[in-house]
Parts: sequence; C-alpha cells; structure tokens
Amino acid sequence: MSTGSRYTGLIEHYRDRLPVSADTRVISLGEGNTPLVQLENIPREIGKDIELYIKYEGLNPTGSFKDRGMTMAVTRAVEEGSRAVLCASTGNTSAAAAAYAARAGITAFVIIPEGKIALGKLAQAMIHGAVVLQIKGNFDVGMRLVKEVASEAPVTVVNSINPYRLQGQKTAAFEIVDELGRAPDYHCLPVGNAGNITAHWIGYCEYAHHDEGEVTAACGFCEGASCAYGGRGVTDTRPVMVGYQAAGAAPFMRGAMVDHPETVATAIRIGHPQSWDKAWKVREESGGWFDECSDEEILAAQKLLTSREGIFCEPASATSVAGALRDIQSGKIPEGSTVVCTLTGHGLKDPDTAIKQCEGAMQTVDAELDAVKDAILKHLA
Ligand code: AN7
Repeated sequence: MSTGSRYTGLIEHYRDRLPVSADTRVISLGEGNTPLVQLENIPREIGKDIELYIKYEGLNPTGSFKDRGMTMAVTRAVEEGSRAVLCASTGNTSAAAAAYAARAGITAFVIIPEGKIALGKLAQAMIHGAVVLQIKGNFDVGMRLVKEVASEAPVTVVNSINPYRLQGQKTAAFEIVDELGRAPDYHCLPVGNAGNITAHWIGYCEYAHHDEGEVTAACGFCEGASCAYGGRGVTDTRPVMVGYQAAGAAPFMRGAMVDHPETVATAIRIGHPQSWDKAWKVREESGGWFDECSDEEILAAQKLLTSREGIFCEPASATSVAGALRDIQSGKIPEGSTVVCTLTGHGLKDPDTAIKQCEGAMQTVDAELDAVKDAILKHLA
C-alpha cells in the first residue's frame, strides 16, 4: 500500500472499483494516469469552436493502452496460480503481455502474424523474453488458434476475451471524468477487436450509476439494479461513443466479418472482432456510430498531429482523430462540443511507417560550418 502521493498504477488508484482483494499481489509498471492534452492548433486551423482533447495512451509503460488491461489480467492470472500467459496480437498486446509477464516472473507466449507487426512491438516482445510464435496467417487466425490451444495447455489467455482486460481498460474513462469533472460529449476511438470501446463504455456507465440504491444510467454490461456501482457514481453524464475503423479492415461498416483485412495501421488489421456484439450494444446505448477512414486519411491525421501539435501516435491511433476531424468538419459532431480522441499507441512503435512518410525530410551536408550555415539560412529564406 502506498501511503504517500507516489502514483503506483491504476489498480492501486482505482482499487475499490476493480476485481482485486486487499491481499492481491498487484503486478504493475505504473500504468495509467496518462495526459489528457487539449489540442490548440488544429481546432483553430479548421475554424471550428470545439474543445478537442487527446488521451495520450501511448505514454503508458509499454507505449499503448494495453497496459491498463494487462496489469489486471496478469495480476489475476498470478493470483490464480497461472505460470504462463498466451495471446494472439497485432503487436501491442504482445508487448504488454511480455513486459507484465517478465515483471511477474511468468512466461508469455505470443502469436503474431508474420511480417505484419510494427518493428518496435516485435522488439518489445523479444527483449522482454516472450516466446514469440510467428504464424503464416493474420491476427484472426492467431486468435482462433489461441482459443483452441487454451483448452489443451496450462496457460491463461490475456486477449480482451479475458474479462479482466476490459476491467483494467475501463479506468481510462474514469481518468477522463476525474479530470474534466464530467464526461465529454463525444469519445472517439480506433476500433479493432472493439474491446477498448467496450471497456470505455463500461467505465463511463459505472461512473454514472449514482442514485442511492438505484441505477440511473444502466448499461447492458452490469447486473442492472444489483450493479456493484449503483450509488457510487460521480457524474450524470455519458458520452456518445464513436468508433472508427481502417477502410480495409472495417467489419462494423460491412455489417459482417472481413476475411482478408488490410491496412497500413497494422494494429487494427483485424477482420473478426472479438467484442462484436458488445460493440454494437455500445453504439446503441450511447447513441453513437461507426465509420471508416482510408489509409491516406489515417496517415494524414498522424502527420497533422506530429507537425501541428507535437504529438506522435502510431497510425492506428490516428484513426480516431482522422474520423473525428471529418465529423467535426461536417457538423455531425456539432460546434460547442467537448470531444476526446484516444491515441491508443505511441508513434515510436512503428518507426518504419513514420520515416516512409517523410521522404526528403533529411539532407546530407558536409561537416563544416559553411555547409551547416548555408543549409539553415536557405531554409529560413
Ligand atoms: C494502437 O495488440 O488487438 O478495438 O493484438 O494496438 O480494443 O482491439 C491491438 C489493438 C487500437 C484496437 N489501437 O483496440 C493487439 C490488438 C492500437 C492497438 C487497437 C489496437 P481494440
């Protein structure tokens, strides 16, 4: 138990709202408590009166929001006596599983699609000592294999079908309400398996269960009137939830699973979302919608954030901003709104895609004063 003000991770911080007991050994790397940064330049440039924030989840210990779910999932796996965790991953889950397993002193097995995960994520899984199994198949195939092998080997699955993952991830919604004093009007996220959009809705709903003995803002994910959080809400507002997919991997737009998903945003190169039914329920309950963004729009939004706001996220994360800006410009998200976009992963995860976008941005000059001075003066001219 921390007694001072040192932040020691989201389980300690939100302990009374998470499935842990007083003597649970918490496996934490100090995740959560990420910055909510208000964008200044982009809203001005598009000429819209909008309070636009990004939730910078790339600043978690392994560089993505997955840490929120992984601290819970690994904590519970260890508590239940598990010696190994297993996941399929487009990259970030494998990085988080590898790190938290190392912290806990257990083994992580990760199944990844060959050649389709960003370099930083692969480096993380390997350096933390995970057993990395590359398959000649995409994430969805890997996920099927995980489910099949889990019943035949002594491993705990730590994909978001593990309910503790969503419990950990719901804390991002708590943090936003704690900071803003209310829920935003709109919350925009990139959608792959749709675990994160579901987790956020669970968090927002729990925080809105505020009447003593009665659930005022019931969501379809709790036990209704017997919800453990009734009477413990802190706000009566909930956002409209908006999920954006990459156009080549957009089952929620097709209304059906996609067998061969393709996108530059490899993190969300997912055609068979694991939280399919849950995400439709989120849309319905929150009055939200799904939409899709092209790879060009995604990369343009990534570039806009880096060049105008100094914020570097990976391509998948930029999908939330790409979609939100389009809906703000069209008026679907009206002026005067408060909007939060989750930036799910750090830009350093995928240096190759970033560098590819910046051709001609580097010049080679002689190692002499004149050459360097010329280059600077030419640029300023
Ligand atoms: C940066 O790592 O599924 O809709 O295996 O890494 O909750 O799936 C990653 C997903 C968005 C989508 N942004 O979240 C994995 C994996 C980033 C991601 C998503 C992912 P969900």
